[in-house]
Amino acid sequence: SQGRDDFVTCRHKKFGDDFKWGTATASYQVEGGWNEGGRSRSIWDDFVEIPGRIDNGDTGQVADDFYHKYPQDVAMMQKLGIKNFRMSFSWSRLLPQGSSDKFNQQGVDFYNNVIDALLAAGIEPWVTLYHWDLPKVYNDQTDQGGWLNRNMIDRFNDYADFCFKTFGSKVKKWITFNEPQSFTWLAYGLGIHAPGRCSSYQADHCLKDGGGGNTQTEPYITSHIVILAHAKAVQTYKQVYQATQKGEIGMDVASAFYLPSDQDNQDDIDACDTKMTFEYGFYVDPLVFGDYPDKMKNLISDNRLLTFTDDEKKMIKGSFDFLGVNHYYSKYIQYTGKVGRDYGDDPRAEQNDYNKTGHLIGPYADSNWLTIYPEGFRGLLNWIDKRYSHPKIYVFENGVSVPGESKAPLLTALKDQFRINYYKDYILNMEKAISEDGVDVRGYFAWALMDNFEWTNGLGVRFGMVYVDYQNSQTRYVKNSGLWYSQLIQSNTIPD
Ligand code: BGP
Repeated sequence: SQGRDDFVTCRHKKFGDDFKWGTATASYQVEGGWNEGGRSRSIWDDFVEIPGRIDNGDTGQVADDFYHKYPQDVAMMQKLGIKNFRMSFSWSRLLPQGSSDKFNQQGVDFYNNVIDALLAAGIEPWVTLYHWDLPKVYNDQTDQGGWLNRNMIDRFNDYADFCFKTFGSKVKKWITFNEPQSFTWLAYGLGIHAPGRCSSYQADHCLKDGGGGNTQTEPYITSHIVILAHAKAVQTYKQVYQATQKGEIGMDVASAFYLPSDQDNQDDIDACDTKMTFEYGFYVDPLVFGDYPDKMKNLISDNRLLTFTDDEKKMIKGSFDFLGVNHYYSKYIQYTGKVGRDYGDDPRAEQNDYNKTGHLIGPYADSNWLTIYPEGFRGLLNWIDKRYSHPKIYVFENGVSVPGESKAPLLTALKDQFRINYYKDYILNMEKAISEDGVDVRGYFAWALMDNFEWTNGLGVRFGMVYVDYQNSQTRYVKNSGLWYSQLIQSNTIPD
């Protein structure tokens, strides 16, 4: 039998000395300084100004004011012992016209200052090139704006090339895209993210001006273009920069984990795999195998799923050094046999928070989409490990909003035991995936370092390990979860 001592010894071995613990942020969500330093407008600057799009009319115009407060944030992370920081670049801060023909020196200086401050504090920057804030200038065509335009492949490559050239001597970890399915589906399918396109069947969600899109096709078109844009940028990095800069590059794809509504029903069991294939495999199969999953090719009707040419397949296949994953929640899946119409969904199954016997999968976070089921994290990591034959994985986001926290007084909000429990349980499951199942997870980033502008929920939902007082000059206060995480990082062991 395994005694407590064995367990502890074994625990100490679980996270290697080089395991990367970090926290994550994204430019539009934390920076603010939206009209300062030569930054041009992004699609989010437009979107948040449309009445009714964001809860409470919030915007990211100031957000956490990271644009001015980054020195204190870097110092705070250093004090907490955080050694890795995931941030994204604002494309329109660096290249206000979109293209690298005219770069903005003030934007370059800003990111150099942030990066230099991080490095001086012993913190490694992990940079996401695209976390949803496309320069407005690339969206301003009516029908072929934004990611619907194939020119975006070259435009993104131009921007990525500029970033590698300008920052690559200091930045060694690159993430091309954050959650491609989120920004294609939410923006071009449901119309609830910038630029807010969707078709009339969900008319009440759709924008009058930005609308008119086609929910049935546009998410597939934009996803296709994003995958090609990723692959081309990775090709540039590998051909031009990697040998001298010696960094790594990959994509970051989100996935929930799915459990059968009826665990004895083979159709439900199969539908779970299908669902993850549609979610994670949609973007990662092309990177690993050079093409979309067979299941998607077989199940999506009307040629809505586009095809890659042979040359494109060659470019896409192997276009990564690691696989990134963001994970928050799990759902039950019930096979229905009925063909649905939602992009990104198994067209023949439904997802639910309750299973067949009426059992709720787990408690809700403050965000109504986030149902907590820690074992699902282990399940997902194993699914990725198996499907892609033991790849190197980084978890780039995982975290939770605490019920009631956003309306609670400061001192209550700081006592976020609910969040500590979430992290403890999820990280324990990651630990089991590593030590018991042999999954090759190399690092973990908590979403988020601090409360921030959470897209459609605005400032009204809090995910941070650090509280931000929006009523009082964005003052920061470390929550108990931040102290707990600090202990974890410094001991490399999960604290009780
Ligand atoms: C992920 C995004 C993050 C962050 C997080 C929390 O999908 O990559 O940017 O926003 O979700 O979700 P939300 O902001 O919708 O509350």
